[in-house]
Amino acid sequence: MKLKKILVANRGEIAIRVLRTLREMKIKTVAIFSEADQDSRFHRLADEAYCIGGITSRESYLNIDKVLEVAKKTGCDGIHPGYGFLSENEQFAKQCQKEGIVFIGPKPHVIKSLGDKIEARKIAIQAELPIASGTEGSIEALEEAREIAKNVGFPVLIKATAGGGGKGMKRVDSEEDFDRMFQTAKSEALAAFGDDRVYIEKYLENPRHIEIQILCDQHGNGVYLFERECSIQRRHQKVIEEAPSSVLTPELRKQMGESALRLAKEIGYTNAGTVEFLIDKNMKYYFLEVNTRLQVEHPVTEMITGLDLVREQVRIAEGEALDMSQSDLKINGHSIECRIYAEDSENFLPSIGKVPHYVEPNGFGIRTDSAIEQGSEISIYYDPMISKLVVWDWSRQQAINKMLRALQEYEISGVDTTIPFCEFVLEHEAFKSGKFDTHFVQNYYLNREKPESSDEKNQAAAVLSAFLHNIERNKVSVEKTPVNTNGINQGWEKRKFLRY
Ligand code: MV4
Repeated sequence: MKLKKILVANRGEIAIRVLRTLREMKIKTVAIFSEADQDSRFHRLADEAYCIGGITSRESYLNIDKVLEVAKKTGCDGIHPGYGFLSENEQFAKQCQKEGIVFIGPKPHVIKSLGDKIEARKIAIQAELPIASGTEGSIEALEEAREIAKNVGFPVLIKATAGGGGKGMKRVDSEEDFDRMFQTAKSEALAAFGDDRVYIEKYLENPRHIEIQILCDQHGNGVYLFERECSIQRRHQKVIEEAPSSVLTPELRKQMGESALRLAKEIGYTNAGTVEFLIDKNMKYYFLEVNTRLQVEHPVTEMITGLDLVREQVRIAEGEALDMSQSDLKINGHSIECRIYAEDSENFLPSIGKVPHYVEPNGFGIRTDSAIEQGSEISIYYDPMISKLVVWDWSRQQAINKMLRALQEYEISGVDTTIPFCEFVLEHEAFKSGKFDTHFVQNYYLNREKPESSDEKNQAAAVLSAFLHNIERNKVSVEKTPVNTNGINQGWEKRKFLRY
């Protein structure tokens, strides 16, 4: 059944990303927005837009009844949830179904099974995917848990069944610490998720985080769209992703892709999806979890395959069969994504405020998925991501050079950004050589040599160098107030003057 009108139940860059494809597919669109988003750009790109009130997410983008009320009133036959918010909410998918509205995602029971990390682990075992050794089911009794941890060998990780993405994880290094950590993990899981179930896994040292993108239709066809390397993270949040990974051999890529599809088949997965793995030093891979939504970093896969993942999601939801087979797919060139957050590059704390001056980089092979414009406000209410800067080029080296050029070209004033952090990573020998893992930020960034702060001379030099660095990069991030009067950007003039 062709969908005629789709409500986009999200905000920001991903709402824009989805609205664009729907417009290209000649499908009518409806946007919803909160009171905090009245001036946001995304809902101007929809055919119709409705303020559903509220400032917090709970009152707006997470409010199932309100979202469905707008969908029904406007005659929508489909809902695209984007990522975050209601995208992995079984109840929401169920209620859409009840109202006869197509939820663009997997079936409710699939969302539920894969959202439960123990059940996902069991499904992976059934489908014969390699997993880190540990418990099969959830573990209640302390003595039993301790025995398993001893058998597996320390260090181990205690993970929350209802967790995921690193939430509710505890590393235990020795038997003495185990009992205390086990209790802490359970009570923290209960407080965070209302579910105190936990499981145990052998802790893998220095792994790389690599995920496989899959597409599965409702006719039993599935393909894998290769991998994304996501090891550059801080506080379990990805900052730089790339495709393909510089460490996978064609054989390993095929094995992991086929593993991901076996898991999908086992549970009857439909929609785009991501199967996450860790890879250890010996190039052995271990299943981690499945994300049943479109992911933030999906553009790098689009760039190397030439496929529009949102279009594929819509076609699958309409009941169309995939119009490609695995042998049609090949990796073209290399793509890198940098997430540009409004935050302090030193401590990764949000840097909120108005953005009086904003110019995105441009040119061949550059894509910016963003939702802000000159004068936008980065608020405390939502994720402080400003944009996703994505580049494509034929080789990894050229893609890195292109990204560095694009980062240099970016002009953002009023807030601090992760641009300096991204530049640090892209210029680092470990990144350039491809020899890095999930501890990159800890090993190289947080432990990097900084000027002696007690030394006044050094401090002055650091301030001056930071200032000149900003000037050099055409940035006016030192300014917290508008620099633009009468259409003439004084910050720009000043920088030009100082440069010569
Ligand atoms: C692990 C692990 C080591 N061993 N599991 C973090 C996110 C969540 N999806 C699982 N995570 C990890 N699971 C075992 N058995 C290390 C991590 C981990 C990590 C994984 C990917 C990217 C960054 C990370 C940072 C710290 C820990």
